[in-house]
Amino acid sequence: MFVDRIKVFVQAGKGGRGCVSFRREKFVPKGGPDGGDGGRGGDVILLGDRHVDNLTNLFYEPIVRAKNGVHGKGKKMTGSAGADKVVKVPVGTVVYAAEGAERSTFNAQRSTSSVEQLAIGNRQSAISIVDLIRDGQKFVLCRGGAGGKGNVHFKSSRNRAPRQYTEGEEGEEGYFLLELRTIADAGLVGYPNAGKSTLLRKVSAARPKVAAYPFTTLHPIVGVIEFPGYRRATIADIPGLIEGAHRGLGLGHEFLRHITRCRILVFVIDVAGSEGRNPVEDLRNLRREIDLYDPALSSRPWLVVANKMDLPYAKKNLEAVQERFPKTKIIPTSAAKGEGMDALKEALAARITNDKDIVSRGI
Ligand SMILES: Nc1nc2c(ncn2[C@@H]2O[C@H](COP(=O)(O)OP(=O)(O)O)[C@@H](O)[C@H]2O)c(=O)[nH]1
Ligand SMILES: [Mg+2]
Repeated sequence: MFVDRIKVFVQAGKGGRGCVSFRREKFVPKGGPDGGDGGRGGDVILLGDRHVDNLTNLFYEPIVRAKNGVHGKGKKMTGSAGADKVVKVPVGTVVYAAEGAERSTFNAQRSTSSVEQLAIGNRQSAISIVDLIRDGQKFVLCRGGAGGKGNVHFKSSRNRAPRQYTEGEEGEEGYFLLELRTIADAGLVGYPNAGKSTLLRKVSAARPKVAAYPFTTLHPIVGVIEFPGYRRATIADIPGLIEGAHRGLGLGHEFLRHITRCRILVFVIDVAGSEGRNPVEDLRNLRREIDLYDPALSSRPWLVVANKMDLPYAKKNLEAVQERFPKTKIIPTSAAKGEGMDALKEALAARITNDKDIVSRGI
């Protein structure tokens, strides 16, 4: 399962109660107050971690709580602080306050990014609280409550035996929406020289740009495809796929990580089998590579671009590929000659409008 957007309930720990206690020692008949303070409640902390790919952990634990502080004790002993709860999230996670986040309103004031209107689920407006863009970046999402005061603090000249104390404060709590930043609607997947860069240049209206995604080490090149009716989609060429990628060879692992940030996978094969390649084998290996990395990734919507149709053997090979993958949408193209681009756009448009998630992003 691949989870890239999830709503969670988060609750920091409550502070421990202050203690009411009096000194009791031999030879000291009326000891003064010595009730200690409660410990502070634990914080809930988000930690950006480059080894985490998705939000699946939170799917299984949608309620996140830190520990409460321990109550104060006699002899002026402060209760121990409640343990913080550290939640590892992928680098490139954006956090929004969802409805019911009353107690976390001051989190929004601590916001590092500007207030954004975003259509989420039932199109409520949401405030982005933080964008975790660096490995190791920490953010306190909900602060634990302060510990209560023990009776030792309430002694005065008029009241030498105070029985007052205070309760610990409640920890902050609220509903939050965590979402992975996407790189593009569609990502190109293929061996070197299959024609990905050429294809991206031909199919996209704007000149493709190297996109500055702070959470990536590779540099995806993202083009914009314009559809009739002012609709648009983005398509990314992410360099770095090599065989053995799922085992983390070379840049392969990084590549696959980035591919998880694309909603549709577009497999580009050299259907002419230039340089001794076998298109059927290529497609099978690419699919296998994706599946070994994450089976949920291989169940993403996907289609195939059979490129280099202008070369000999392409037509024959295309039949073989279609035979081997009978249910798959295969679009024959010649990126070099700019042929088949409209068919590719249509296929992408159809898949993108079918995907409600993407529509809700205002595309
Ligand atoms: N004949 C032919 N050559 C192509 C086609 N598309 C790309 N090429 C050539 O294949 C080579 C690799 O293309 P490129 O786009 O750089 O592939 P990438 O490595 O997948 O990005 C270049 O020399 C392109 O000119 C095509 O449709 N037909
Ligand atoms: Mg290229």
